[in-house]
Amino acid sequence: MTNLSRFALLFLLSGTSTAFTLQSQTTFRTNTLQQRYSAVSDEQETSSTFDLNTYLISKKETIEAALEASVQSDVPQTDKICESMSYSLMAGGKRIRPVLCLAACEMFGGSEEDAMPTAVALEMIHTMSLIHDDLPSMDDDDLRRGKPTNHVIYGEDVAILSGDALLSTSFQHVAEKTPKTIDPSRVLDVVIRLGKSVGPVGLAGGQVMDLECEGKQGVTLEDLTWIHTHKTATLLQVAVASGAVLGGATEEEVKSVEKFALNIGLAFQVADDILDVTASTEDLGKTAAKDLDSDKTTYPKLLGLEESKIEAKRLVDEAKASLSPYGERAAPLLAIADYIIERTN
Ligand code: GRG
Repeated sequence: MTNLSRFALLFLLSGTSTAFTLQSQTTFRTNTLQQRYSAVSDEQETSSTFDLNTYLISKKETIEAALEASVQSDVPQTDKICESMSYSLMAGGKRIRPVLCLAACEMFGGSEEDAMPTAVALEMIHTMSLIHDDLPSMDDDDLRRGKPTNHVIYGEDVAILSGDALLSTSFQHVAEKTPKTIDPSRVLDVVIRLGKSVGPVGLAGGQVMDLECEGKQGVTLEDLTWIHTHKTATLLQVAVASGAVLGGATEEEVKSVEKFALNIGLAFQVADDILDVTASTEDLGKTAAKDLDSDKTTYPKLLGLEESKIEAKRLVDEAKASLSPYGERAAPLLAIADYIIERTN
């Protein structure tokens, strides 16, 4: 697609020229978030004092260290596969899934250590899905997290195997590294949730439906919601639910946070589709306007750009309402919900 036709399509999608403004803000727009908080209800005003920027920086630091330690080659024979796994795992990324997991665990009184192995596993699974998503037989992309994709560096064969190894290591990591103080039935619950989130009613199922709909006419909002509930929202949902389980939440409490996570998961994808047409390749660290080029149905294509923004905000508001029973303890999750649609990459 030429730049001119991309521009024309953007114009049609947006309905207004303001949509062309490219955002160049820093990744965590704390000020904007805090201003938005002060405009909402008294109940949520407690969150206005919450410093998301500092929170995310500090969580990311411990997550990065745990990720770094999670893939190490002990013998020369494994150097190549471990290097390839590590290359994509440590290539950057917002670490949203691990942060959500730790925040949910802490909301229910658990500690960072309780949930860190699961947080690491979530990022391994997510990274596996990115490596596989970028393969020539899938989205065929050569840029991810601002770096050449795994198959560009290591070849398609090793990239596939690295994804597979990250996936299997993720389960091993949860089972082996979760502190023994956690009730084993809770660890088993997490393993089941993780397994389900990658299978036919998770990433793999969502991806297959996505591939089937590519270039197809008449894809509905219902189809799109099914795809992204499974392909994107499920992993955010399992991140929050697993954190809650490890933090000691009751079944009912887990259900309430799952509702929150499903809505922010869908909002995350709506935001992703919006960024695909409004942000630059440099800001995104992956090829911009990819959805237009691959003839995928997206929220902006179905709803228009402005309606998509409204839908993202509606989903986040609905998500936040599910956390009203938790008061101030929910401050990190509430702030992350806002960040999900405010983000610029
Ligand atoms: C191999 C069993 C198996 C499953 C994989 C390839 C695949 C099936 C699924 C694709 C899933 C996928 C890539 C969904 C897109 C989700 C999404 C919006 C990713 C971007 O996430 P960010 O913005 O990325 O959190 P960073 O880089 O910040 O981590």
